[in-house]
Amino acid sequence: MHRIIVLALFILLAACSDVEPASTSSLVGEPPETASTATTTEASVTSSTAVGSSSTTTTEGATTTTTTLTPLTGLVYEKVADGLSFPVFVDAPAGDDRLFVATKDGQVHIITDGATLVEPFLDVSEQTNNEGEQGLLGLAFHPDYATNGLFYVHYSDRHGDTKIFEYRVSSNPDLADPETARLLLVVTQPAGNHNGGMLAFGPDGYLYIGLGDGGGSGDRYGNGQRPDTVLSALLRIDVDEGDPVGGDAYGIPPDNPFVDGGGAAEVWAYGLRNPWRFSFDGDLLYIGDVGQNKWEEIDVASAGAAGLNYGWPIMEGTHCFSPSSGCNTAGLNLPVIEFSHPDGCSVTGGYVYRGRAIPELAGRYFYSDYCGGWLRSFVYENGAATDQQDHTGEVGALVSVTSFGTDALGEIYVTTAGGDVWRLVPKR
Ligand SMILES: [Ca+2]
Repeated sequence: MHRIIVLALFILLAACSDVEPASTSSLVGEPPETASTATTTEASVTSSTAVGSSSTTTTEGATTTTTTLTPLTGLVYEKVADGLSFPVFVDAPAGDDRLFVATKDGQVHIITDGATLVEPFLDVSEQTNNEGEQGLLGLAFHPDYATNGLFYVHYSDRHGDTKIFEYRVSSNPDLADPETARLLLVVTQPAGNHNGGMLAFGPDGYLYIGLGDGGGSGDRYGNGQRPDTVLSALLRIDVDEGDPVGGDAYGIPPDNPFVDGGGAAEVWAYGLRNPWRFSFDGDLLYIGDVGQNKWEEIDVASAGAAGLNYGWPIMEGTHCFSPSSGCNTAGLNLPVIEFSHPDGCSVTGGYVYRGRAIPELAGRYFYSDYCGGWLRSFVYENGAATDQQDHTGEVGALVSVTSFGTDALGEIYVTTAGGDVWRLVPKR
């Protein structure tokens, strides 16, 4: 069993070395001693599921619910599903109370009312090369999914090349219509690893796509500092524009940094080694960029900052990589968090908590590591990661953390390669 896990680690993280077993780190800071107050204002009547007393006032159609919560004594993982085949992501469309779980073998499963539906929402396993770091890697719902039924997937095709497809839901809300597949983007992948994988809509309504450096190790294909390639980059495209007749499957936002030259029109940021997971929180962008074999990093930037260079392969984390000393760091956007191997082997970027169940965590970014299995967090303030905490003592270490995800209410979930989906819940 141990051997299987280690093999899986090696396959997923081919460029990483010195894999160590998961370790449990120190406990989080002291739990708050006083009761917290959560206030939510909605356009419609809001009910609260939080423990404690609540009072509701209504003014001109808006309802404000104030809930006095019992003090938070800790955090725990609550299992939501198990037995899935290498889940890699959790997401939900806005306003939807279902959970959608992407599995690396090419399926999207729906969890509703505490159960995983037997029939997958989408099955592209026949089109997907589910080997090593390849497979179905990302999923994003259109911000207007409730009305247009559109969603996007990022997978490795049978040749190992990256494909981004648009699909539409069928007349059955629990089934996608495979006939609606619309190919947006094909990217040739020179090696099997570092495919990126993340898809997410930004606050601007554009679709962002994370792509790695093409694989191998040490940026051997030289894509890191080349904004004229879509590899080693965060792409930004407009899925609502495009000219199907003219062959353009998507539009280019007019304020993309290289729209007038100097780089590929789709590129929003570059110098990323393998941005496996990234997320937006308000006007901030958080990226977990997987390191070579020494340093893992979390980057935070203004979501509106175009053309940022995240440094790979000049730097790995905050350290010179190529050259190994005396590198020129001018103009590079450096990480706010780094941790070394074997504290981890492959960072798993997460989310800022914006849910309702644990208002004490509002504004706190959670992340983990595939090998480390721990749960850590920080609050980004004045350009730095502040109030860093380690929650592993409370929630326990997980084995092979593949991803974080959120539901429509902003609650945070974690997936593991072994097939589990966990929700982060409060102890009060
Ligand atoms: Ca970097």
